[in-house]
Amino acid sequence: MNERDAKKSAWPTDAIEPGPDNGPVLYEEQVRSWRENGFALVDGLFPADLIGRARAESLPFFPAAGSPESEAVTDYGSQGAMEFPTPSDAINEITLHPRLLGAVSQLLGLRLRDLRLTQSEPWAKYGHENSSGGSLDNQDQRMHVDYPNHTLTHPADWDMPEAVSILLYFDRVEECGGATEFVPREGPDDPAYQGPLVRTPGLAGLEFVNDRREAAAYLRDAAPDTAQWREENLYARARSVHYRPGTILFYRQDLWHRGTPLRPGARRLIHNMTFRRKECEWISTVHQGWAWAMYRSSKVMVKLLAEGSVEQRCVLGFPEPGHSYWTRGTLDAVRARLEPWGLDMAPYEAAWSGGANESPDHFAPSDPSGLDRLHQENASLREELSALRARLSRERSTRR
Ligand SMILES: O=C(O)CCC(=O)C(=O)O
Ligand SMILES: [Fe+2]
Repeated sequence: MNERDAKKSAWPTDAIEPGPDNGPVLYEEQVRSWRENGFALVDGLFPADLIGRARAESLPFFPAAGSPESEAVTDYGSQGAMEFPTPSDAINEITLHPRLLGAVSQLLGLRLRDLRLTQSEPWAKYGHENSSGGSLDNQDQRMHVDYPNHTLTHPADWDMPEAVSILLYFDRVEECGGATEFVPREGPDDPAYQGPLVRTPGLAGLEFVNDRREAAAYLRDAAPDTAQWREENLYARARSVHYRPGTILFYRQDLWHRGTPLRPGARRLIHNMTFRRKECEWISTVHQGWAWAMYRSSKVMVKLLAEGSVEQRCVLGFPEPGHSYWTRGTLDAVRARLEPWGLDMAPYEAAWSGGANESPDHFAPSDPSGLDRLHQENASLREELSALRARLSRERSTRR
């Protein structure tokens, strides 16, 4: 490694050792780095044997390194084969692992029950001599932010993060190359992070281009200021992830980053995951949704629900104990559907109010006096509006 590369490398720090209780997983400094600089690079969060199992169970779903099939792989993803819930038990276990959920809840400052999974998919990247995918090739990516194809809007203000993005590595950078690069945010005045973050291909009237060189050439022509800004503020400041099996890059949908070329002939397996705050419905679930897998003959999804904890179910969107969804009727119905697979309804029963709070429309706000107040406010606004209209039409008619 030459001096420049050594300076550019970002090295992971260890997570807190697992203890007997469900204590914190990340150190305060790691949480601070994610919140302020946009990333936390962490080792040792998962047991090594889980990482090994996940790798071994995933690789059969991807072409071998150097194979003719691998030559044709020039974009992100597993073509649906490894979308959550996946055929790999270890990948599913990683996705809902209490230590991972614990880390995400620390980063967002939320209860576990307020997290929602929106993406979980391992995929393989291959080192090619040439970028045969043309402008859409993902080998040598343009610097980008991930939000455009995850959210319908734009990430909220920096200090109100909505989601945690995750890259989990299974290989060694020394063997594969292809270190992810990213631009740490250096405080609130960092020019790279003055919003809106739209100076990138695919946004605000610009065509989508993935390949770094093609993107730069296109921008030099279509938006020369943007091209120069990106060189100075993004590429010049990039750091690269020094990864090994089990390394995790926690990042944000508003962090500038990019994938870089692998060694020709190499294959790198990586697991992308995203969790959002439960309120942020504008952040889409990237896959077809877990309910679609409920009929699978493997019973993978039914088992994940039945055998999971209350928190893990919440992360998949299953209503938490005490939620207004739960009535005598739904408690009995969900019991009939899922108890045969082992789902324990006790926490949902225990939190049930006995019907005391149930209204004919149980999705109505639970504070009926608040609802009454809203109706009254609406009525008086309507009155005011019609009085204004009447006055306006009187004034108009006297002016005529
Ligand atoms: O391959 C990598 O290292 C990063 C990939 C990435 O950022 C993406 O596909 O959005
Ligand atoms: Fe990305």
